[in-house]
Amino acid sequence: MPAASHREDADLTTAKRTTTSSVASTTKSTTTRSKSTPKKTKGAEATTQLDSQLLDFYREMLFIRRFEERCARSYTQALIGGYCHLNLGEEAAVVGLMSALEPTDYLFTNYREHGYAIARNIDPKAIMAELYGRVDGVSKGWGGSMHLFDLDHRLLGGYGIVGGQLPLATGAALAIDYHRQSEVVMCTMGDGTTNIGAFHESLNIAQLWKLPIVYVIINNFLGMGTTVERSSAEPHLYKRAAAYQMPSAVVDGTDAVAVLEAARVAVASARSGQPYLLEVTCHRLRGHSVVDPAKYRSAQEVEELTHFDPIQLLADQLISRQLSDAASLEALNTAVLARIEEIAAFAEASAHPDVSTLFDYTYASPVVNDSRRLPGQALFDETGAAR
Ligand SMILES: Cc1ncc(C[n+]2csc(CCOP(=O)(O)OP(=O)(O)O)c2C)c(N)n1
Ligand SMILES: [Mg+2]
Repeated sequence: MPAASHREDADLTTAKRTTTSSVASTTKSTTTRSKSTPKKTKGAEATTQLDSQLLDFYREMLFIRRFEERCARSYTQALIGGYCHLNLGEEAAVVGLMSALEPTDYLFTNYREHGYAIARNIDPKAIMAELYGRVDGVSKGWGGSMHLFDLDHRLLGGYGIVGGQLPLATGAALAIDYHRQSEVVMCTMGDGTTNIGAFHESLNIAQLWKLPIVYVIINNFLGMGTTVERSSAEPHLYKRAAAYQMPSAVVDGTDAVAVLEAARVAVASARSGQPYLLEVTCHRLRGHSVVDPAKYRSAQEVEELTHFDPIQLLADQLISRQLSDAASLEALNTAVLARIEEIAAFAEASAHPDVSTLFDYTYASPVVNDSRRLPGQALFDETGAAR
């Protein structure tokens, strides 16, 4: 699949930057460094690498932001159906995490996954076409917003059931371990997922069997509309790893470089056979899904969110470090918007899948007595047998 054009000049997966990050760690990790661990650089060289990394991150985050805003518009125009959850406010977390993975590593996410698919370098046209439910989509139009899947890029799904991805991701890590391979699984989830039984079962077995997996909690402080304090007896979620003697850390998810640093430590740990829990704190700038009016937030809370907008924070940093200026950032924004319109036009022009293909991708191999009933068909045929 072709690389997304907004990334043609930016290879984030090979970025080598070291910086001081705001990471708090609970348990000391007994890890050896992997081949993807950053090389130490000093002085001017390090500064140049940071500069170019910041610009690359900004481009990628801005692209995700404008993509998501276009999704919101398309949803209200009924061009996107089903549920639709956006990564608005979580862009720095997304790009920092994805930059720590090798292309051969695996990713499982929840339903809030468009940005991850983009940062995984999946063609954004195929992502948008999937959201529009069209044949050119990554899941051939049958998955939609919550079920992006791309084996080539090792994105093994968006999952709509809260916590549903955890046992699957843990199983994938077991398979890697069983076959003595070197890949790592990253499994992201929301803060609300940490009270699901599968969270505890998965962390327990991963630590017992030393599986190559990084569990990432994207703590946006809300599970739909319920705050972490109201729902979790231990609101410092990274501390939960202590129950399984698993190393863990928390990092500021509005800072992409800090996230990358923390994620590199986590991924190196997993690659050496020590699973890891990373909590990434950030703020969801809009409602839970596109149609959520978010009435559980006061006007003051909404106003304060602007202080946690990672794109604004990074723009300020680029300007204060004289790496860019307002005019250049505006020109970039215009170019990104034009590209997003092309992507949306591509998705709209793509055909709807034929209804006869409805069951084609349900199971990898045929299942006995599996119903193949198309919408509108009777439950039973004329002989009384189930369809
Ligand atoms: C098992 C299950 N229970 C409830 C729901 C309904 N539901 C969808 S999203 C959500 C909140 C999850 O919050 P969090 O894990 O923090 O993720 P976020 O939406 O903040 O990314 C709930 C309860 C569901 N999809 N699956
Ligand atoms: Mg949440």
